[in-house]
Amino acid sequence: MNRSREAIIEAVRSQMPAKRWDHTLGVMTTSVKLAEQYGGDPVRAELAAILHDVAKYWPIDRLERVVREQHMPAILLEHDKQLWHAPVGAFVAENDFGITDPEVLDAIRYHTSGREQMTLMDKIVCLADYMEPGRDFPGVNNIRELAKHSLEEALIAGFDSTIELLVSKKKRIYPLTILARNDLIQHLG
Ligand code: DGI
Ligand code: FE
Ligand code: FE
Ligand code: FE
Repeated sequence: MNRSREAIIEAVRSQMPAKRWDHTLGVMTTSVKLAEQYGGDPVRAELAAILHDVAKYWPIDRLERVVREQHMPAILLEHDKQLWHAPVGAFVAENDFGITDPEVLDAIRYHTSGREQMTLMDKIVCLADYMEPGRDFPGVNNIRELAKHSLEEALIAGFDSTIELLVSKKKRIYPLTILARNDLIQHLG
């Protein structure tokens, strides 16, 4: 099944509260802008943005069931439940929405954690998720400023803010987030 952009938008919009749809609209417009700015594909980046939080409001037990049944990394279950909607979202995009584009599916899958060797599409969606106009957290304006000249520097600042928050709450940090940040720093020009 390959649904039209409008049909996908309507199906995603109807499964989330209005506030989360506003956030999704922000991630869509920001992803398009970042793609145009950094030489990405705005149409595919927007598709990933539309679907990135599709599983955000699933009950925890349903997310956990998909993680187990689809043989997703078991280590996910040892870390914050907030991480689970991303890989489950990629599964839903493929299984329920017929998305086959592997870069779109990966951008959804890794939009929360990041990963090593992030693709341009991964970076665009993950950064758009941090800096869309509706976001308001300490440091978000610095991320928006950095994004004017470097996708990577802005994304590092985003991961820094998440890692600092997790450290301050004495929470575990998912290894992919550390690997993503290390890799981005290593490849800074
Ligand atoms: O779904 P959103 O709220 O739009 O944003 P997101 O998908 O980036 O989810 C971010 C949440 O995940 C945020 O509250 C922090 C939490 N989280 C918990 N552990 C980790 C983590 N995020 C990352 N990147 N790494 C973690 O280890
Ligand atoms: Fe998310
Ligand atoms: Fe994120
Ligand atoms: Fe999001």
